[in-house]
Amino acid sequence: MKRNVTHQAKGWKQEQCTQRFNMQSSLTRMALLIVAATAPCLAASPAAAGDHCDKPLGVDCNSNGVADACDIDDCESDPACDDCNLNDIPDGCDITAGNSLDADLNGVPDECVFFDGEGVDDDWGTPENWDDDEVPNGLGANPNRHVTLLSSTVNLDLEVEIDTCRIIDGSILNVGGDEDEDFEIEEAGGMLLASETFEPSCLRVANMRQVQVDGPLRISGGGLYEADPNAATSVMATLMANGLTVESTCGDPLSGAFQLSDQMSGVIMGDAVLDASRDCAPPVAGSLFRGVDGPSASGGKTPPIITVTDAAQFFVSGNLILRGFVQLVHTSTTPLVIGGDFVNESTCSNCVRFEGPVIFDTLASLDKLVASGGVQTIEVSSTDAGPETGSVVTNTFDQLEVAAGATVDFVDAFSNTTSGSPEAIYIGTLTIRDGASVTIRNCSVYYHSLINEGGTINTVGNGIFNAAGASVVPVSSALARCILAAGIFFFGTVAIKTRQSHQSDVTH
Ligand SMILES: [Ca+2]
Ligand SMILES: [Ca+2]
Ligand SMILES: [Ca+2]
Ligand SMILES: [Ca+2]
Repeated sequence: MKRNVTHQAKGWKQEQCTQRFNMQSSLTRMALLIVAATAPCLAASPAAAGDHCDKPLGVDCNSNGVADACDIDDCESDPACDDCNLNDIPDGCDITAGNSLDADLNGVPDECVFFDGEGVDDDWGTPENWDDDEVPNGLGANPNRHVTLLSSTVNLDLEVEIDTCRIIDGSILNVGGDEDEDFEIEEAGGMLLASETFEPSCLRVANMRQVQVDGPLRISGGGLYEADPNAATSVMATLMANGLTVESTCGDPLSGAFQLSDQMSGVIMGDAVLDASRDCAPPVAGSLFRGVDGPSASGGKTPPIITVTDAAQFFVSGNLILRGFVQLVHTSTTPLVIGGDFVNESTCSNCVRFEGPVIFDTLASLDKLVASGGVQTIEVSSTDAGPETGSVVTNTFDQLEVAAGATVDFVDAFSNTTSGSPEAIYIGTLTIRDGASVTIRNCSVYYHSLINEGGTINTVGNGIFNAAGASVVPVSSALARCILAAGIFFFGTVAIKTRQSHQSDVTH
């Protein structure tokens, strides 16, 4: 579905990178390197590998012997295999089955609209910019629509509600300005950011703006969520979604990136997944920052990444799931709150590090964990080098807190290292609040400081719970109290902000 390519800002990426590097002076070297690793502007390799969709056949609505998910993934310039309404069904099947109307017989479901950039500006609210010359906005006179931005730069200049949104092929949606320009996606298909080219597809937010996705936000290969690099002030934008997937996908030259900086908030009322497990171009072993200078014959692309820096808030009501060669860094001073499990199936031992405070809080899961008895698990992922051995072992968590009343099990359910031996986790300061319960199951937990305010600690099987060379601190510090208060405040804020997602009454 290649449409007119107009209004493309060719120069933005270099500018973005220049600003980004200037902004990083307060961050650690690791964070700087990771940001550099994701800087898409330096990508310069001429061609991507071909697609190799390998999903099992499953549903095959068009009886072509190819999984419909692969039809969609590998679709090029054919509306029949496109999925403009993000329902995971090839649009040709939608029309054949009567799920979608095609009154104009162009093979495209009539509920889908495309930005064609034929207006005098790049604004969402300019009718001539849309292929039907009507502004898609359920808040206005026109019905909700499934919107696609293709190789376009679009400025949101009014408050908008639509059904689903795709930002693909190097498009940029700027949610900025001074007005109340909030953006809401209302249907279960959610939002997709992806690019099969070396031009990333960006959702960029500026101060006080809110993006709400009543469905999943999928940041596939080449997708990028970030603060507006041209914002004059610290960005306080909020993104809420019912789920988040950041991935690298086969054949795409760039990986997905989700970047919370400044005072941004990312509130995920479901699972947050960072996934490289299905990428067909595995990284070169041991070369964490192999993508710094972009894709190359020897290096390949950067891993998919989540960064939470400055004072940004990241809240995950469900599980935080990492798969394959992925990178996650949390250097924010604001606690990361996780309501579910930490499912760490990362195969890069140095790629996952939480330098800022992290709170495991069963209450943050809302009702998700009730069925499983309210137990949160934390995967241990480091080679067990024993307690302090003289050389400093990198902490996975510098500041880990088990919230009051929470139940947390440390487990070794996945072999993150290649040794095959039982694995360990290293923690800087471990804080266990009153009434919390911690169990170490057949793995090792080493801490440098322990603050136990009245929780219980048990070991099961070969579980080891040991100081890694530092003293046990029995009384909580004022700082720890502060962190807890911040977490409770944030959770309360989230609870207030959360509202029932509502179904659109648009018929197809
Ligand atoms: Ca098929
Ligand atoms: Ca479809
Ligand atoms: Ca049509
Ligand atoms: Ca493990």
